[in-house]
Amino acid sequence: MSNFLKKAMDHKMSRKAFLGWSAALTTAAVVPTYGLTKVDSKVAAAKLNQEEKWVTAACWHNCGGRCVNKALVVDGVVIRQKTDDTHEDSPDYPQQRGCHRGRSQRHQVFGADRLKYPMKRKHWEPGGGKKELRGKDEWVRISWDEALDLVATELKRVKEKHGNKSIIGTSRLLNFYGGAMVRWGSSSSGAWGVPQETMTGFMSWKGNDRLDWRNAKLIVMWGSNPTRSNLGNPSYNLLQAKKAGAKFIFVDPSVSPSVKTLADKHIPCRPGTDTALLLGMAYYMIENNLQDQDFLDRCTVGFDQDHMPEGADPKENFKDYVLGTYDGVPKTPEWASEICGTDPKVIKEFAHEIATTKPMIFTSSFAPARTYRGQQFCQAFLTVGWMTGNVGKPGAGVFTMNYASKQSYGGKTLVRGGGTGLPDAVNPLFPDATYGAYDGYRWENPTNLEAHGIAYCETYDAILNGEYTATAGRGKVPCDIRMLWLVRDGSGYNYLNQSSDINKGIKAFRKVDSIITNDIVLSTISKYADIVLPATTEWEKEGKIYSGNPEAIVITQKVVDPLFEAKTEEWMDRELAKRLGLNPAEIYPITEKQQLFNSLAGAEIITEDGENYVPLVTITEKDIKKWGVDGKPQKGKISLDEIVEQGAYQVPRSPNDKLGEIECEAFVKDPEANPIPTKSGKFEIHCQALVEKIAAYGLTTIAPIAKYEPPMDGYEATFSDWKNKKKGKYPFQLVTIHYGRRSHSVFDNVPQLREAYPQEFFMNKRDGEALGFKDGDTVLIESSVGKVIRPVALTETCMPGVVFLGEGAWVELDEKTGIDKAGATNSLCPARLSGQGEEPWNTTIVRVEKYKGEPLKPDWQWEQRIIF
Ligand SMILES: Nc1nc2c(c(=O)[nH]1)N[C@H]1C(S)=C(S)[C@@H](COP(=O)(O)OP(=O)(O)OC[C@H]3O[C@@H](n4cnc5c(=O)[nH]c(N)nc54)[C@H](O)[C@@H]3O)O[C@H]1N2
Ligand SMILES: Nc1nc2c(c(=O)[nH]1)N[C@H]1C(S)=C(S)[C@@H](COP(=O)(O)OP(=O)(O)OC[C@H]3O[C@@H](n4cnc5c(=O)[nH]c(N)nc54)[C@H](O)[C@@H]3O)O[C@H]1N2
Ligand SMILES: [Mo]
Repeated sequence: MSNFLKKAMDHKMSRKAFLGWSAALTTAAVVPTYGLTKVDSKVAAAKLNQEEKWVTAACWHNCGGRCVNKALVVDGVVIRQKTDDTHEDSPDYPQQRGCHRGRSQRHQVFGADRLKYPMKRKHWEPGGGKKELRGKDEWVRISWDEALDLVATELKRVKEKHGNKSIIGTSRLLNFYGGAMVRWGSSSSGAWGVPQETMTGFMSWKGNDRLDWRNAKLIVMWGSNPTRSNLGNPSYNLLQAKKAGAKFIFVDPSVSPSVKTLADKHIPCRPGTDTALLLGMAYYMIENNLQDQDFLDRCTVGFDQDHMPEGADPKENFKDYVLGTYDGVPKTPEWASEICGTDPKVIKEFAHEIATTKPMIFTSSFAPARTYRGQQFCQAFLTVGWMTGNVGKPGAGVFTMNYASKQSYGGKTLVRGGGTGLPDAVNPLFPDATYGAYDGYRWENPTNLEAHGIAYCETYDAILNGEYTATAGRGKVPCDIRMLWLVRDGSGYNYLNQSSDINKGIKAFRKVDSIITNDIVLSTISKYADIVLPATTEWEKEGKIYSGNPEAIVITQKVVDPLFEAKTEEWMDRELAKRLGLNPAEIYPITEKQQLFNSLAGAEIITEDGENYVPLVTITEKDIKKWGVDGKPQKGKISLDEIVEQGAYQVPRSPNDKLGEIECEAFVKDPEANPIPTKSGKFEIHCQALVEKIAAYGLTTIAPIAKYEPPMDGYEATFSDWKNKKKGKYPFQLVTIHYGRRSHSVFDNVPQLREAYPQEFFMNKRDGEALGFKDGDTVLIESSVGKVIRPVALTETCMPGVVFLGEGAWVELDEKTGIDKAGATNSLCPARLSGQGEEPWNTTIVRVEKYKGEPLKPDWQWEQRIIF
C-alpha cells in the first residue's frame, strides 16, 4: 500500500469510523470497496478468480469533465477503477481520461460517511420544533414509511396553509404539485449570460473547432485556469496548439498551475479590475491606430460616432469614452495601471501584441465575470477582442468558453445523446424555468410577470425579512417562506456552502418551518436540514448518457445495487406522489430503463461531410425484447450491446476531416447577407438591449458600452483613503478559485483528496512576512460577514494584495467564536445584488491576522460526518 493511502487509511480507524464501518459490514450485502484495502490481499486475489466485469461508471459531478470512468466489479464489489482505454490515445483522437477526483469516486460511493437511512432532526416537528438547533441537533433514524409520511404531510400542510409561494425549490414533483418559488440568477458564469446574448445574439458562443486552435499564433486566456478547472482533455488540447506554434498569454492575479504549464507570458491583474486593464489597452490601440477598422465598420456597431446603432446618442460611443472626449478622463494605460496594478509598459506591449498578431484566439473563463457588476468586464472583453478583428477566421475567436469542459473544443457537436422521453414539467410559478434547467445558469426572461423567484443573493434576506425584489419593475414584494425543498432533481442547490454569506444563510435556515433534502452524504445543506432522505449515487442507478465535450458521449451502467436503504430520487418522487394524491404514472410515465433506452435510440452522430445527423445505435427487435422496453428497430453505426459494453462513443478526428467549423464565418464574410440575431444584426459594442435586460432584473444598472465603474468591494474599497493610498479595514482582495480537491462541495469529504489538496490560504510571501506569518501558520481571515481560519501558504505566485482560497470546503462553524475552521469561501463572501443576479464572489475584501488559538490539524485527520 502506498504511503499516501496508508496515511489516508490510518485516521479512518478512529473509533467512530470503525463502528460505522462494522455496521456497514453487517447490514449491507455489498462490501464497500475501500474495505478491501484493509483485507488480506489473498482475499482480493481469490475474488479476482470470480466473475469480474468492467463497467462504465458515472462521474456525474459538476466539474464539467464527463470523462470515462470504469469500475471493476467482482461479486458485487468494486475492487479497482480505471479510465478510458476504448482506443489508442493520440492528440487528434485523445482518450477521455479521468482525473484524481473521478478515480476517487469509489471512496465517495463507498465512504464510511455515506448516508444510510432516512433520518430526522430529533426536535423537528411539523411547523418547526427548536429551529435554532438546526445544524447541531441529534439525528434520529426513521423508516422510509415514516419519512415519506412526514415529508408528504408537511408539504401538504405548508401548501394548504401558506400556499406554493411559501416553498422555495425546484423539482419535477413540485411542478406537479402547484410549483414553488425559484431562486434565479447566475452562480456559475457570473455576468457572462446577458452580455453574450445581447451583444452577440447567441445564448451560447463557441470557439472554432478544436483542431483549428492549432492554427492560432497567439492564444490569450483571460482569468482561466484549465489545468485545475478543466480536467479531462482541455489542457492536453491546448498543449497541442502550443506545440503547433501558438504563444500563450494568461491574464490572472496568480501564477496559476496553467500559467506554469502553458504560458509564455503572464499578465498580472487585480481581481475585478480587468475592465480598467482592457480600457487601457483599447486606448493604446486607438492612439496608435491599431484597431481593425474594417472589421469594426463592417461587423459591429457602437465603436465610434459614425457607426452607432439606430436611436443611440452618438456621444455614447466607445472610442470617445476611451479617449475621454466627453468625461475628460482619457483611459490611458497609466490611468488603468493605478487600478489594475499592471505596469503601463506591460499594458502597451500586450495591447500591441494582440492587435498585431493574427490569427489570435481571445478567450476568457467565467471567474473575472463573477464580480460585482461583472457585465462591464464582459462588455470590455468582447469590445477589445472585436477591435482586433479576430472573428470568423481560422485560428481566431473572441468568446467566453461556455463552461469548463468546452474549453478548447468549440465547433459542431459531433455526437449527442437523445432525449429521455420524459415530458417537460413546467413550474406554474416560474414558467420560464423548465424542470432540469441547471440552477447555475438561470437567466430567463426577466420581463415575465408570471415568474416568481428570488435572486440567489437575496434569498436569505427574503426569508429573514419577508420581502424580495420582483423583476420587471414589480419592486419589493412581500413573501413568507416556510419550506426549503432541497430535494435534488439532477442539479445542484447553491445554498449555504455554495452561495454567498453562509452565516446569514444559517440564520435563514433556522427561520423556516421545514427543510427537506436528499443527499448521498451529510453535506452542508443536509447538516442544517430537518429530514434527510438517503439517495443512491449514480453508481447504484440505471445508466445514463453523459456528454461533456462535443466529440464524445459516455454511456454509464449500474455498478452496484443500492447501498443500505438508499433510494433513487425517482422512487422517492413516486412514493411521495401517492401520498399527495398525485398520480405517479403521470409524473414519470416511463421507467428509468425506458429513459436510458430512449436516449440511446435517439443518439445521433454527424455524417462524414459534417452536414447531417444520423442515428448512432443499431437496434433490433431482439434488443427491444431483451431490454423489455417500447421501441422500434433502427439502423446505426454501432450495436446496442456494443455501445453499452464500450461505455463511450467518440468520433475519431483528423486535421483533414470535414467536421470542423469556423464560428461565424459567413457573417464576417458578408454581414449584410448573414446578419446575427442582435437588434442591429451586428456585434453590438453599444448595446441598448443589454441595458434594458439588466434594468428589467431590477438590481443594478449598466451602461450601453464598456465603462469602468469601481465595483462594490473591489480594489478601491481596500483603501480608506484612495488618494493617499492608505489601506482600510479590509486591505486584501479575496479570489475564490475552483479547487483541485473538489467539484464544488462534492468530494470534500474524501480524506485521500483532502490530503492531496490541503485547503490552504494562499498569499503573497512579502505580504505574509510583513504580517509576521511563517509558511503553514494558522491565520484568521475576516470579512464584513464572517471569519475563517486556515493554514497560510506563502508564495510568490500570488499578486501582492490578493489572497486566494478554494471554494467548496464543507463549512465547520464554531458558533461561539463565529469561526469556520474549514475555510468555506462563502463564510467570507457577502451577498450582494448585482446585474442579472450574478454572485460577485471575486470582488470580496478581507483582513488577515495571526490566529491566537490552537493551530489547525490537517483536515484529512478530522472525523468524518458519520451518523449511523
Ligand atoms: N477542479 C475543479 N474544476 C472545476 C470545478 C470545480 O469545482 N473543481 N467547477 C467547474 C465549474 S461549475 C465551473 S463554472 C468552472 C469555473 O472555472 P473558472 O471560472 O475558470 O475557475 P476559477 O478557478 O474560479 O478561476 C480561473 C482563474 O481566474 C482567475 N481569476 C479570478 N478572479 C479573476 C479576476 O477578477 N480577473 C482575472 N483576470 N482573473 C481572475 C483565478 O486566479 C483563476 O486562476 O470550473 C469547473 N471546473
Ligand atoms: N465563493 C464561491 N462560491 C461558489 C463558486 C465560486 O467560484 N466561489 N462557484 C459557484 C459555481 S461556478 C457553481 S456551479 C456552484 C455549484 O453549487 P452546487 O451545485 O450547490 O454545488 P455542489 O457541491 O456541486 O452540490 C451538489 C450537491 O448534490 C449532492 N449530491 C451529489 N451527488 C448526489 C447524488 O447522486 N444524489 C443526490 N441526491 N445528491 C447528490 C451533494 O452532496 C451536494 O450537496 O457553486 C458556486 N459557489
Ligand atoms: Mo459553475
